[in-house]
Amino acid sequence: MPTIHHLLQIGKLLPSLEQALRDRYAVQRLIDAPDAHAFLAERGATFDAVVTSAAVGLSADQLEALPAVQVISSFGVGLDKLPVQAARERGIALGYTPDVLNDCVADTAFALLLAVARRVAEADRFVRAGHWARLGGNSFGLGRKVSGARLGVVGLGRIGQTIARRASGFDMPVRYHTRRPVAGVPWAHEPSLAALAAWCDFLVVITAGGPATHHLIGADVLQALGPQGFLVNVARGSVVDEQALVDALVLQRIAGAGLDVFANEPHVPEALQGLDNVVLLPHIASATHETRQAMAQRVLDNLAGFAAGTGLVSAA
Ligand code: NAP
Ligand code: 8YV
Repeated sequence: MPTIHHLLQIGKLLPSLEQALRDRYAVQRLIDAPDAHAFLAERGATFDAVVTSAAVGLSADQLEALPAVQVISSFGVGLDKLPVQAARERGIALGYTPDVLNDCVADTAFALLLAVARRVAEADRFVRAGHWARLGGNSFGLGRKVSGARLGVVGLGRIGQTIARRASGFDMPVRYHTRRPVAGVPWAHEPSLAALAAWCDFLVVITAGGPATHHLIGADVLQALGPQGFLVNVARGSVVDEQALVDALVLQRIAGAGLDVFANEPHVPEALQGLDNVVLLPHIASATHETRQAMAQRVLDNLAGFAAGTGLVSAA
């Protein structure tokens, strides 16, 4: 029966998850090693389990320095920073935390959509700066109505479907784009991403990251979205050509954007920070007490399932 003797933790995790891991396993944190490379070269062969996160990941080189690893448990659903192929080839069990974060990521997509359309963050800055008190009346101006507007969803997986369901409460017609149509859903599949962008008022991006979706949203898609259209990205920064987005926003080729993710996190292009028609979040779509706790529990359950020989609860 598989068991776990020595567990390597790659980056920082929730303090409560770190404690729970220490309670159950002999844990070594890679971030505590003065030289991670030298540490892996010297001690890598002693670890049979790895815990990491979607944000920090595990490089193929790091995995190569861990020849005895049998299981990887990742905090998060994104696989773009994980050595999925190498793990598969070595027969390593790879656990992640799908589904438990669908609600919060969908909620955040709508928070961004509403915030950018109704100019919520901008209006808050307006009040705090004293402009309302000084100018009075209707001095702030108008936003864009959300209820009844057309929603285009790029990626209709677990989270994309949750976002599409949220839209019914706003009476929004929904269409989506994926490589393959999804069976049994009530929304129309649009095989052309540019056609979806041209049709919708709000384009929400929630595909997987990685090479298959790199710069899927480029200048052509933004052009199709048009000067009345808004972009929301809760997927990965890599899915959007960030320079093309900056250009489209600066030149008002699109109306605005709500962004939780960026190409080079935690760095956000300065050009975006100066724009009022953009709402910027520090990659917090899943960041609630409830959801992060559920993700932590799934990390533990995946490890426990592996160690008990019953298998991972969520295997990638
Ligand atoms: P999922 O169920 O695997 O869904 C992924 C969707 O992306 C599928 O509908 C897939 O459809 C579509 N897709 C993949 N490649 C595509 C392409 N080239 N063109 C068009 N569509 C494509 O994943 P999920 O659980 O919904 O999560 C989606 C992603 O959200 C994660 O991978 C992660 O990167 C991101 N995420 C972000 C946060 C955050 O904090 N901002 C939190 C959680 C997740 P086809 O394969 O048919 O094309
Ligand atoms: C997390 C995420 O914020 O699950 C994912 O893929 O992007 C987010 O839920 C984070 O990356 C966890 O490490």
